[in-house]
Amino acid sequence: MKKLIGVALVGTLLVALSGCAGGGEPGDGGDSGDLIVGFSQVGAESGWRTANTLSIQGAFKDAGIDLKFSDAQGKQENQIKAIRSYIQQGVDVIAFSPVVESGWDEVLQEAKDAGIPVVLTDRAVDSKDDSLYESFLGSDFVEEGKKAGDWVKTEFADVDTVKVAELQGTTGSAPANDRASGFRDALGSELDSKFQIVASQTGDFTRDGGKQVMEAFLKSNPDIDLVYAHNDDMGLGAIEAIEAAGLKPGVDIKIVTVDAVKDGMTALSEGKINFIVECSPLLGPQLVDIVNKLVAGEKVEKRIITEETTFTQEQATAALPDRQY
Ligand code: GYE
Repeated sequence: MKKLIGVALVGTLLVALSGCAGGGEPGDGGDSGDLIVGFSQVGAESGWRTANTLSIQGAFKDAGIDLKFSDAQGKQENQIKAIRSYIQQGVDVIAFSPVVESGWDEVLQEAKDAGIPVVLTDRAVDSKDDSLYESFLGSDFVEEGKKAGDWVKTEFADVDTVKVAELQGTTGSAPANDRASGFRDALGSELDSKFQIVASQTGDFTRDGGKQVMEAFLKSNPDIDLVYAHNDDMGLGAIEAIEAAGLKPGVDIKIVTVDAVKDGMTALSEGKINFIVECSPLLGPQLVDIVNKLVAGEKVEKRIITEETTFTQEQATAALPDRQY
């Protein structure tokens, strides 16, 4: 086994030295066994992320493709280091989920210069030059924010004013930016008048972050009607803070979240969360597909949007037994 890996590495190095690194010649991707893909993951901040990592690792294993996986622990500099190391190793394809949107042009240019195709998974970059990557596979986060906002409008249709607290995702990340703007778009002309966002802060997509920020919100704004959490984990943290304050989550304070991981769906079916917008982490099989097409020299779509739904309490209860993540 070790010997085989050694041979593969030497092979890759030779390819790299001969100036053909990255994808090799079109048509040499028939044997997936020779492929090496480098993947840089954001971290392990949420249930969504764990499911995403398992999906990617599982799909590459099933496809017999060697996956080099690194966890950036939420730091962009670690992702840049990992990408540079994949370039040096001359992997066939680089894929990564960018922790934040900006600051990628230089390293993406380095990959392009080395002839290594890059695939963005899950999160976008704000690079003006979209030739710096081949494809972006993931959800439409603006749409997710809109779905949350649409639900809020219906749920509070008969109420005069609604005080909203927002738990934002990681500052500067695509899902935090887009879920915030999509939500506000949906509230439209009623934003600031009927729907007042009285508190908004990042909880960094973690349960602990959601709990701590919600504790502070409750102290400064005791009359919050609704929590909009950019992911389930922060919503689950908020539930703990609300219960600790002697209030009933889902009743005294309504909660809408994004993701629909098992723990979130359980809280929804128990009535502690009121509505969840789904965001699928199961990107592995589609990523394998893109990689295979790239190395075979086939065209890939520049943008591949994941299909998603929404869940009410009843729908969550019905979906839970078969939920994969
Ligand atoms: O919603 C959140 C995770 O980028 C879509 O990141 C992903 C988000 C997901 O930490 O739970």
